Amino acid sequence: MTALIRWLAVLALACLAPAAAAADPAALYGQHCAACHGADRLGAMGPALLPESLERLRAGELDAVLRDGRAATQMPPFADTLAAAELQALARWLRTAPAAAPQWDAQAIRASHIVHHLPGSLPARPVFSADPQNLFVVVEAGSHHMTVLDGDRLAPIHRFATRFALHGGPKFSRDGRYVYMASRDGWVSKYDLWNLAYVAEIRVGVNTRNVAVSDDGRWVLAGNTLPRTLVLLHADDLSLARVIDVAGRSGERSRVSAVYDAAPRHSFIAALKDIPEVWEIPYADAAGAPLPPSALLAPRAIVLDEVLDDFFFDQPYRHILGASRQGGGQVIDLQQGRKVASLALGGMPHLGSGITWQRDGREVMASPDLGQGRITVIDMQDWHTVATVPTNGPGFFLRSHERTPYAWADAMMSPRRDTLQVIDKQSLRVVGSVTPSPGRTAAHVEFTRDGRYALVSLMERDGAIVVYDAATLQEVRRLPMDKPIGKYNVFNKTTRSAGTSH
Ligand code: DHE
Repeated sequence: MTALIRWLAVLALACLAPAAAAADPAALYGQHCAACHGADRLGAMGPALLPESLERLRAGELDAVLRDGRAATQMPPFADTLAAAELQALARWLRTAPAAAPQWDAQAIRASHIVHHLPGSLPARPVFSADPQNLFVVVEAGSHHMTVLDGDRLAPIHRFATRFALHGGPKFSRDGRYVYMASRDGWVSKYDLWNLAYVAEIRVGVNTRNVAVSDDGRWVLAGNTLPRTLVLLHADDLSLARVIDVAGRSGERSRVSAVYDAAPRHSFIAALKDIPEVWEIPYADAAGAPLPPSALLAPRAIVLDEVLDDFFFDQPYRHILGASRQGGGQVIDLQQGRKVASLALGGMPHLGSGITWQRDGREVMASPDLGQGRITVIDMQDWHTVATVPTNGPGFFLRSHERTPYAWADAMMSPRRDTLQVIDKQSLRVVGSVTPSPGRTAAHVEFTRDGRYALVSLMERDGAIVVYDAATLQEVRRLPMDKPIGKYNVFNKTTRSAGTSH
């Protein structure tokens, strides 16, 4: 019996040996992946393949892409080229950080700069008849495209390819002509919506969180997680102005959580992910007179008790309302440079997910919770919790508009991911719901500039933007799209509507 077991063990090892010996993932990468994804894994024609870049792929998703390829892209299937054990070893290796931390310095940033059209060289009027203030841009994540929608006709007017995996809110210039987008791989692109053409592009990092555009239209600030930097660009052609290392008082480096433009304060705000500090970077003085670029190099650090993971602002940008990974929230007074109150937020919202409105003559803020199915409503005068509204399940976004009585919440992290609930902003009761397509994920709402229609993303490969009458909750139109994620209305964003993110 013992001899038989020993013989079976030898046989099993013999069967495994060839695949295991062949599975040298670094060599496989060099042979099959490096040409498209870069020898250093920082990306080339294909996206970067580093743990940070792959974080958002669910377990098994990376294996499936390696095995089956990606439809409608250059990524081929490797199921017939590599053995199952090789594919597994490669996937494991890709999720492991390289021995040397990836570098992306000023020289690399400058070398990546592409100018498609020199500033001022394109006509200063739209090439279409649609109201340029009521355009939407829709990020289609399925095949990495952006669609420009006419918000009056509720119809697409243009569709163009973007960099791989755009994420976060694209930002508009104040006149709505330009849209600035950031991809997770660090590409920042400037697109002229009036001429439907790219203006410039630059790669600011290996892994980027988001961008902010200064209200005076001079600067773009990008926040990176890899490397630990903020990158300041000239907004006209996206050329590099400065790289700012993100390090706390003890010299400890930090990833950036997100950057925003605090327009009334003429400053950028950057929240750090690994150290309890928020930075304010002024670009103009109190009267709005531009500061010289050198002034932007000296951020004002506000030291906190806890790291600020997710946050948004009150309308005057006096306060930051933030939440941390540990749970709980805080109010930071930017004028005083310190925490002034705690917030009874039970969990973590997603960045830019909350909204504000007037209720009984008082301003309230409301925010969803990624962990629990509820919306927390907080009074912004004394920061007490006004109500907790139970929802179908944890969701990402809450959205409204000044001219609608309702706020719309998704439950995309729950079994009810197909349904958005509609909450009356005065009674704080759920008064209706919409299910664009049973069993399929629906989330993220943006309104037309007049607040009459609500556009919902059916976030599937054969998905759609589903347009609802915001008063009757009846579907009025369905525009097929390839996994539409966020959509952004020029007017609502540039006028800083209290019902959406800025
Ligand atoms: Fe987002 C905005 C971070 C996962 C869809 N998300 C942002 C922003 C940041 C961020 C920093 C920028 C805010 C801005 O510029 O106003 N997102 C993160 C994460 O850390 C998280 C949890 C994990 C990660 O993958 O990075 C995450 N986000 C997601 C998703 O899984 C979503 C649903 C789908 C996807 O394709 O990534 C998603 N995030 C969005 C959307 C916005 C966004 C639609 C813009 C919201 C807006 O209306 O402004």
